[in-house]
Amino acid sequence: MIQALLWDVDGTLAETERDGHRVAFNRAFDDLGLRWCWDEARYGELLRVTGGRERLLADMATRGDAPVGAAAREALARDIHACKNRHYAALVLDPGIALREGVQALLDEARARGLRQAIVTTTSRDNVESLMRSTLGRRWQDGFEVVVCGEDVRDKKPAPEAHERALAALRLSPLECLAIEDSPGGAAAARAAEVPVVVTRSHYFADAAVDGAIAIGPGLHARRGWRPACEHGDDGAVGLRELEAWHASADCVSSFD
Ligand code: XBP
Ligand code: MG
Repeated sequence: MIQALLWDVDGTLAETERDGHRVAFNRAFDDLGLRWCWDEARYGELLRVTGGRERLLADMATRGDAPVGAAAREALARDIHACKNRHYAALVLDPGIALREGVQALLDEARARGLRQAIVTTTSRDNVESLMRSTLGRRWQDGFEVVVCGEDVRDKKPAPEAHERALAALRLSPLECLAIEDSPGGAAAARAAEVPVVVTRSHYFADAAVDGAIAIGPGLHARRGWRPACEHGDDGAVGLRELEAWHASADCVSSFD
């Protein structure tokens, strides 16, 4: 039986990357007078690096016009990131970023059934707060017993630390939990912590190969297109019944591409 759901944020709860974080980074580049721009394709490549500051440093390593020297780069990455987070907070309000289809229904079902829920992300706390407050309201934390963010870990996903911290705070063993992630790195993080994971593919990881998920599909809104197929047919959304069935066969970990 699942005791707790461990929710990833970016890509899983909401499609935040292409029209949220990416646009905010580009606005910050403008504000700071940098003639840099991350188009959709480049941002997709950079998503291999988790963490906004880390992503900036990875991009700088490929540019001729980045500052020379680690300290100067880190200072610039910090400034861009702070500015970007302000733009992100504005963007989640206007034009707004909605929860992905099917997310609210599963949050509500889990709450009604008394499951414990946690946020397990390595995104910065301010960005988590902006998104959650705008989508779930001022008291969003009431729905989550534990909230692990980027500042709480030394090693971001795909390292297991964020999930391990959540397990420790919940005092649960990995097999009592189910992680919900959207990316190969997120799935790898959960698996490294030995937590069974289902993957709801997001925009940037629609075709990515994913190792170690117990199930993978296009989103929580639809049972059609999931592997393994849902026992009760393709009509309707993915609910706790489907998650419990996959979780019960969690030893059948598969690779999906
Ligand atoms: C999301 C990330 C984050 C966001 C940006 O990872 O990789 O870096 O893109 O957020 P996950 P910050 O979905 O695993 O949480 O700028 O706050 O890092
Ligand atoms: Mg994610």
